[in-house]
Amino acid sequence: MALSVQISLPNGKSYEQPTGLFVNNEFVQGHGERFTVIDPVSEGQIIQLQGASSDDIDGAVAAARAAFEGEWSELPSTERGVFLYKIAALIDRDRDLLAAIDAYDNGKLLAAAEGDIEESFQVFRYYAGAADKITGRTIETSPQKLAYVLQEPLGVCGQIIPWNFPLMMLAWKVAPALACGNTVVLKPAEQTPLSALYFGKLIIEAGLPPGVINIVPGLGPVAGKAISSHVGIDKVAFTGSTATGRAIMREAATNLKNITLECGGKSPCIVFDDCNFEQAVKWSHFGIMDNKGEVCTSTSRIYVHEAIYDRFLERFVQVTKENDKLGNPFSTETLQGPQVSKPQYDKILSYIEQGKSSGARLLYGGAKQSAQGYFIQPTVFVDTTEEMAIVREEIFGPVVVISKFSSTQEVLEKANNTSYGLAAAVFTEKISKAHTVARKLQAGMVWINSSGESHYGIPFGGYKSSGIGRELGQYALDAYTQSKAIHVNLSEE
Ligand code: TXE
Repeated sequence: MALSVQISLPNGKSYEQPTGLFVNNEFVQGHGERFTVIDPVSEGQIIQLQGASSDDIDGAVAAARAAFEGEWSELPSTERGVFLYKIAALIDRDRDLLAAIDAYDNGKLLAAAEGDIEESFQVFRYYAGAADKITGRTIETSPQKLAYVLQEPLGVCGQIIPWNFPLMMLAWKVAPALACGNTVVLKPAEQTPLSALYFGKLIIEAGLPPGVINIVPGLGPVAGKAISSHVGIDKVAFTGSTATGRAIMREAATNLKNITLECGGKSPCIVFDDCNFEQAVKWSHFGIMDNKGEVCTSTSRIYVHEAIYDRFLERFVQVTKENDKLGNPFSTETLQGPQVSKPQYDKILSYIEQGKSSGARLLYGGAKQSAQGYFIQPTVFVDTTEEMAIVREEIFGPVVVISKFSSTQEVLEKANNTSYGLAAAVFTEKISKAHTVARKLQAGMVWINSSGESHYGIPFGGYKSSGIGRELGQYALDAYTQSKAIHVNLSEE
């Protein structure tokens, strides 16, 4: 059975898409459930894939283990970095194709997908440079003792990623894991597995030793569960919902795996009356509507000071209207693509209905946009109260709730009154207020006078139920290594 198909992309180009599992640098047949990859614009099938079974995961783990114990661990760290540079160069070469694949698979704007691929390229380059700068330390205790700490790789890392930034989430996880000397078994999301499988071809071309990276598409409760519970896997890194993060933590308890979890959020955005008004409107709009609201750090709750509330609402709606151009992600006229899948689409529409019935005032949008495709109007609810489900729960779509506040104390209480703690934004021109509020917000990331920004050199991750550990920057090097303390007795006694 052929393990590749020709796919014609909406931009008129076609390419050869691998369809198997990528194990030991080969595409092999999966034995798990079949699943269909859907185009969210037409709701039609792109391809069907046969996912990884639990036995297939055993095979991938064995390949990753053999690679970890073999050639890969013997490589000088600089050489690991050279492999990462090669991967970066191949991403750079194929950036147009990779962006088109992700735009087709996910429904995100082509321009947004191009941004994701640029970030993926940068992430591989960043960690290529980091590979030979991972150092241990010596610790002074007494003249009779030499104590030093080695920073060693963890071993085989399971990585489970979501569908909102398909190749970029792979890059965030694979690049630091490899830089630190680990090997990888990665499961892409069942909604968007295409670019990850194509990435397998780049791995062969880059000449990595077999088994260093294995890519195993499949269903969460089958392939994902087999990874997170596998006793042959030393770490699991996950991005996705908090509910699945909890399940993964339980599954990972089998062998007390090291874990990194990057889960959901309901991030607040605080707009003070002494803000730069136009900047606040622009960024708070971007903070929720970017990538059709399918961003874990979306600032989906906006709190506006009462002195500028009415003016803010008027301008926010204007900007939302100007950006309400839904359509094909490949058209340069389009400013918002479809939601990724039918379940996401249904979930968002059901929250919109809940918002209407719970008494929130619908200021803009609130409906599906067309008969075909998972298009949802950008939607603005105002005058919401803290108990409403649309204020408390992650909607993960282009739906924002806006309410007013009168004092800093009040808005901080509201902002922090959530089980989540991923991100937060604050808009004010007053330096002392900006930094004081930033310190008091319970969030892993705070933006002052912007929203939704990230950079591969800056740690990314959440407080509270938004996750455990940090990705990106030097912090990811800690997440993919473990410390070994060596005690040397120098005394002759
Ligand atoms: O997520 P899941 P879903 C949030 C967002 C969204 C909701 C549901 O609110 O509406 O999650 O999306 C794998 N063991 N985010 O259902 O289930 C699954 O195959 C191991 C936020 O798509 O978390 C996929 O690869 N793995 C988010 C990955 O987990 C399992 C991005 C994510 O799927 C598994 C996506 C299991 N038992 C959704 N069950 C963010 N933080 O950016 C599923 N998976």
